[in-house]
Amino acid sequence: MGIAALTAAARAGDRRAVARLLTAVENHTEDAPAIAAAVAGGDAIVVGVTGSPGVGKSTLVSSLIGAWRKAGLRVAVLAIDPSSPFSGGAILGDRVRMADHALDDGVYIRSVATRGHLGGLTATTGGAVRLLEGLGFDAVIVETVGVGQAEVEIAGLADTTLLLLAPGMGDAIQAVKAGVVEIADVYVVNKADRPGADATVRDLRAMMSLVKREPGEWRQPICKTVAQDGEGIDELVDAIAGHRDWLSGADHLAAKRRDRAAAEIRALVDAELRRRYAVTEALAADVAEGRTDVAAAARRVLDDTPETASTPSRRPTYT
Ligand SMILES: Nc1nc2c(ncn2[C@@H]2O[C@H](COP(=O)(O)OP(=O)(O)OP(=O)(O)O)[C@@H](O)[C@H]2O)c(=O)[nH]1
Ligand SMILES: [Mg+2]
Repeated sequence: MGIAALTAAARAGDRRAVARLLTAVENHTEDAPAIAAAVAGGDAIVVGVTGSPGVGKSTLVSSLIGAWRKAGLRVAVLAIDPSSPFSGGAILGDRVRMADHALDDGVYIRSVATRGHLGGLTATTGGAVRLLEGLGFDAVIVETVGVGQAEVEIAGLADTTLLLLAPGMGDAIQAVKAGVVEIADVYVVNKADRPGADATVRDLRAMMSLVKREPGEWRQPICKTVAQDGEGIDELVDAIAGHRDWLSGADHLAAKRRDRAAAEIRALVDAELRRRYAVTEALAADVAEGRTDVAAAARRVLDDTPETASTPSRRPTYT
């Protein structure tokens, strides 16, 4: 099937066509530029959902899907699997949690393994998000478990980033320490049916009161939710829409998307440079054992004639 036929099928709701296009885009195949051009110009709400393992992300995503489906929106979800030992159960859990929507033609859910992909999460997921937008999805949700770098990267990919916290886990404090709070556009205190939810909201408010804001800057709302029975979801939907309006009104949306594209390009360039300018084990040993210094070694790497993109490096590499 050609690209035009595939995109037409995907727009008409054919999941296998969507999957094939996504695979091509994620792998940066030679069809990828033509696919990107064929679907250019989508306009979806792109929402990142992050937070500690088990805080309720997938359950909340499922509720969000429900709310947006009721409003007639087509919804796509990319569940990022960083393939790290910390998130072993994430994908299976996602399948169970979002099973309600498995048979709905207006919903597309995909797990994305980012390990081993050129350019990592940023370069893999950015194109996938644009593809889904271009195929006519009105909302694209990217769920990523808040471990390590992924949650910072996700904020770069989404228009609106939700940070989920749960009461009684010292989560708010942890998030402050990790600097994660700064990436969020909307805070969600999930599991509000558990004791301590109000204390977590208070912690967040106290923390926010310390941050100086310029007039016109976005003030992160704090939503309380019970994800599995849908409590607080309408307010969350409103908060997301509010942030979207703020972005569009102040013309931040286009800038944000350009920044995102720049980050994607940079990720791929970095990956390509690392591949071309391979650091050999022998050179690393020279530095480690004091036979030369780092700057001289770096110059030696850069002065080596770069190999062409199509010839894979055969030298042993040490990264
Ligand atoms: N009491 C309570 N339990 C919840 C709530 N939301 C989710 N849970 C439960 O918390 C557990 C974890 O939920 P998930 O949605 O899988 O959490 P997650 O953040 O996606 O987890 P990972 O993807 O593994 O990081 C499940 O047993 C849910 O049923 C809530 O609002 N209240
Ligand atoms: Mg999950």
